[in-house]
Amino acid sequence: MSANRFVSRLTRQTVAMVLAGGRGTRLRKLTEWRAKPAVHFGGKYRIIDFTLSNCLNSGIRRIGVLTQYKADSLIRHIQKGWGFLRGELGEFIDILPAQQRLHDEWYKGTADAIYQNLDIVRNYGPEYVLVLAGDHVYKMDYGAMLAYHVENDADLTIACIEVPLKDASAFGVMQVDENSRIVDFIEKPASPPCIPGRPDMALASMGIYIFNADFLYEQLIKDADDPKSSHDFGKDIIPKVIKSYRVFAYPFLNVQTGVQNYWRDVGTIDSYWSANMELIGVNPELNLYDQEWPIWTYQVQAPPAKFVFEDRDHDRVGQAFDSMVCGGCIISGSTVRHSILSPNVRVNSWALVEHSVVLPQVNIGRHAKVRRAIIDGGCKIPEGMEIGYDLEEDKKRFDVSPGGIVTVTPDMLGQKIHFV
Ligand code: ADQ
Ligand code: ADP
Repeated sequence: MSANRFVSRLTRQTVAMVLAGGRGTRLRKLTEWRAKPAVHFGGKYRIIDFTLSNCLNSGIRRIGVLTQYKADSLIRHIQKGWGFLRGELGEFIDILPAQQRLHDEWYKGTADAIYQNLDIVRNYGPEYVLVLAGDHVYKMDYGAMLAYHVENDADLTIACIEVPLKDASAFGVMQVDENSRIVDFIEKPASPPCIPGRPDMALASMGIYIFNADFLYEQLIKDADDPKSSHDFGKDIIPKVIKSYRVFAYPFLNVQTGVQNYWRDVGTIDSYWSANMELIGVNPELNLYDQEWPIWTYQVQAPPAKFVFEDRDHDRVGQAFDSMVCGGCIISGSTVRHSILSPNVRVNSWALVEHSVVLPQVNIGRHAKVRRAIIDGGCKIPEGMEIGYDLEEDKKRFDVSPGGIVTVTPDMLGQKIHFV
């Protein structure tokens, strides 16, 4: 069983390659100036921190991050926040931007991104390569998945979750036999197959792959020579290898309860907003206060959050309830309810912020009212402005999602883009 498979030996023999180059267009204005993995989440984190923390907490401390699209914010975050790995101990995070090592094109697809760094990966000398996406929010022990991979004598293992059939065409959808061996895999099918006997559910790939290293190299080289391939794991490599190789599905379940674990693709404005809002609840599924699985990030130096009571005027109590408020925030004579405030946010007198995600260094002017909104870093909301109260009006100047969430970025307010 896993315990005597020496999981720590397996994690030490593994290199994680984090795909962090995609654009994430469905996050619209939030990814106009930064890659999706660099988008702030949960107040003080960036989305990529979850994947990187999972690596660290699982004992995988050799990590490559493949970047491409608008990577500046992401690279700065990793450099500032993740430089604590010890080279002397063989630990590292290497940032691997598309650099035309093999041909003169950018990363064409996810498989090509790894293929273009093949010499680097080989040089790391791993036994297993864990391919991850930098744009999901979840906590996962990759060690358990590695043990499963080795126990099954697999060439490739793909982590999977059950999703409602109606949402399944956004994923790679698979079918498995009674031993969890994958017998069918279609990337983003128009009419996805259901789980046998469960017509409303489908088995979806989480985009997390463990490859035996030699097997991966062999497949990438074969794929690179195929002129018909789009060089993508989901579209090309996986469907090709399931017939002749041992490819298994790893269910992402809580081993004690058998219940599916928390995993979110915060890929749209609405899912991003609700995943943030969920964190505020009394018992959120994603527990950020779990000391056994800490989420690491770059911590800005900030003084404590401050709630200022102005006694000149009795109705000016600075208060936040049912909220998460990061360091450096000042809530002065104003009210914050059911919201997340990132570091260094100021909420000025008589302002009201409700059901909102406020990114760093925002200033909310006096008498402003903000509800069901995402306020991008550095915005200065003018005095008295109302956001989220009249969506027809908001549509003229801001971005309004299908679920009615208003995104406000500095340029929409005629202010300069703020790099935070
Ligand atoms: P998607 O997430 O839609 O589906 P994709 O857009 O290829 O697939 O992104 C996968 C990851 O690779 C993302 O983290 C993205 O940022 C990154 N990426 C994309 N293009 C890249 C490039 N050229 N260079 C570097 N990085 C790049 C995938 C799988 C599905 C699975 C879902 C789960 O293909 O089968 O169901 O993930 O979310
Ligand atoms: P408003 O009246 O709109 O709430 P002010 O600018 O008058 O905003 O600030 C209110 C309170 O916030 C101040 O009395 C002070 O306690 C606190 N404050 C404002 N700026 C700072 C700062 N830079 N450092 C510490 N506290 C501050």
